[in-house]
Amino acid sequence: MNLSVTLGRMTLKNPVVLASGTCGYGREIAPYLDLNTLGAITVKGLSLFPWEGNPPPRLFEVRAGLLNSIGLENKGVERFLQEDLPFLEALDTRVFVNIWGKTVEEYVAVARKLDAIERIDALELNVSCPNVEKGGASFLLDPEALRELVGRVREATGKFLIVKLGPKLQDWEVTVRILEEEGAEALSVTNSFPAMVVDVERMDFVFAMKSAGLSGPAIKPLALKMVYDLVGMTELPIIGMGGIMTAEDALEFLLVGARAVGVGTANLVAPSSAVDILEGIKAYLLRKDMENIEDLIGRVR
Ligand code: RRO
Repeated sequence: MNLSVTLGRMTLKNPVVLASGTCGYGREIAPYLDLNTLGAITVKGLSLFPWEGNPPPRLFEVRAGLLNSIGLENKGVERFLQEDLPFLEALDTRVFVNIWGKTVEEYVAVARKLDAIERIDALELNVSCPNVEKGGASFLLDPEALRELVGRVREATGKFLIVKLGPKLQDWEVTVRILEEEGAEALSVTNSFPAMVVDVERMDFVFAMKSAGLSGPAIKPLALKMVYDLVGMTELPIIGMGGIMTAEDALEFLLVGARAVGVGTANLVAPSSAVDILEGIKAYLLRKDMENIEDLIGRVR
């Protein structure tokens, strides 16, 4: 059975990717699954300097999903390189590193530092964090700011460049053309959805920032529609994600044309979910008498 997929010049041994923010820097999730069985792991978003993130509570479960307000917490690129890179060096899977900055210059500086590290296969630009005022989804609301950001990061690195989009996209056609023109090589679709919870006893918002990012099964059909629409708009390969909990969920995204799938919230429910999802995809291919995963990508259009 051939499970390998290509995303432009990037080849993955299979289409199952761990989504950023749900698997730490790799070492945290490693005891619970064999990372080498997966297509790629995406490290939590790194910034130039360590960042504390938001006050608690940071997570809140709802009936069909999870809200988070982590607020971009991370140890910063230098500590990541010292403490976590050695572990990642020994892995036999693709390593994607999500990055963010408060300014274009900060994104560029992080990209430069990571560009020098051979082990890192791709950078994923986070332009869709729902939980900060600046440097997050604001790039999606301002096409010219997005153009400058992607163009400047493109100049700073020869790494495979992924851009992670979120639901706050304004004009999708305009955004996609900008990303193509500025040298993005793949899209991750989608980040979490801006959402809210009120604590009726306290008569206040659950989260300090009021709004938080909704992920999990609640957003799967929304994310699927975003992926379907974007596949129809661009030749850029798409890593589909949003509420993928089972192999069937993952297959839906592949069938509408995603070339890989991100497993995120499921990792927080059962950290070995991605392996189960991969096994389920294999079982489906066997049952359908298909030898090549390519034969199902984009079959439902
Ligand atoms: O850290 C977060 O609160 C966060 C980020 Br950067 C993101 O991109 N998506 C999300 O749901 N949470």
